[in-house]
Amino acid sequence: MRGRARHSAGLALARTLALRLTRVRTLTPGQALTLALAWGPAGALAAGNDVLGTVTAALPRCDYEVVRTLPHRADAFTQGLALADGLLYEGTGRYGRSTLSLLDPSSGRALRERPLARGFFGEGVAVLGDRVYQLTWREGTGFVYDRESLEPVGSFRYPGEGWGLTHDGRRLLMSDGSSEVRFLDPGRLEETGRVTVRARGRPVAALNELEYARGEVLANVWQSDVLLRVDPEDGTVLGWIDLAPLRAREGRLPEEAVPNGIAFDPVSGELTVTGKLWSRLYVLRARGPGCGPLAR
Ligand SMILES: [Ca+2]
Repeated sequence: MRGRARHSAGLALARTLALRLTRVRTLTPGQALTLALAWGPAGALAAGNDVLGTVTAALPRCDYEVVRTLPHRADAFTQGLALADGLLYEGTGRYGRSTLSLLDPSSGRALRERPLARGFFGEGVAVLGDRVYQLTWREGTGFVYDRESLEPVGSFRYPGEGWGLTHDGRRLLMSDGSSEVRFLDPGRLEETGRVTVRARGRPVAALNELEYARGEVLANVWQSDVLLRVDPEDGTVLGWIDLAPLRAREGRLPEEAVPNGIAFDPVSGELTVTGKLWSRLYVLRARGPGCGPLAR
């Protein structure tokens, strides 16, 4: 009896959350309810999927210190962040308001900004060679820009949704909201393989913004404050970073304002992170044995 009561209370909570999710991300009610049942409110773990509990309980946590903060446009619905030669590239989402921007890393100010056409919801960005690549959420279309001018130079198609994007120097790596990371050839822009991200053998769903750093892939998990450290060769989750203290520093935020921007500077070893609608970018230095090569 008690079990059943708890179950229906959980279901009611999930339904409430599902209604909110349909507003936030224009999911169908069915999709939203599935996600809500899986993740629960604001990263809390709900019935049916406690894999993040396994991550945080069983795998090493990577600690960090905040080296400095930069202002971040509090109306930027951040979907992707990348750093190349000391410049930050940010992709933002929402229909009619999506952009690709080049930011001055000392001030956080936009040096250049390019809006996307109204029917495109901007997602992850990666900078490779002299090109910037940007995914879109449900439009099946990626855009290619000149890295300096941000002028569009091409586009490509892919099946399914587009969420996070990064590169390892020779391949683009993309997420699609599932537990899979796809590899794309940056020239032909076609898929060359994929890997399922698993913690202790169990898939971790809702992988979002990605960042390649010293042989590992960092991945935000949507609707949580967990940043995973992943081995991109076999998808094994190696450890995690807790971004909850940074979200707490942002004060009161709307529900959708989850962490969603990660950029690694291979020269300084610093990690710049932010979230949707956050007022700051946080520049971090990883510390301790739980960080693997990130703390080198
Ligand atoms: Ca990134």
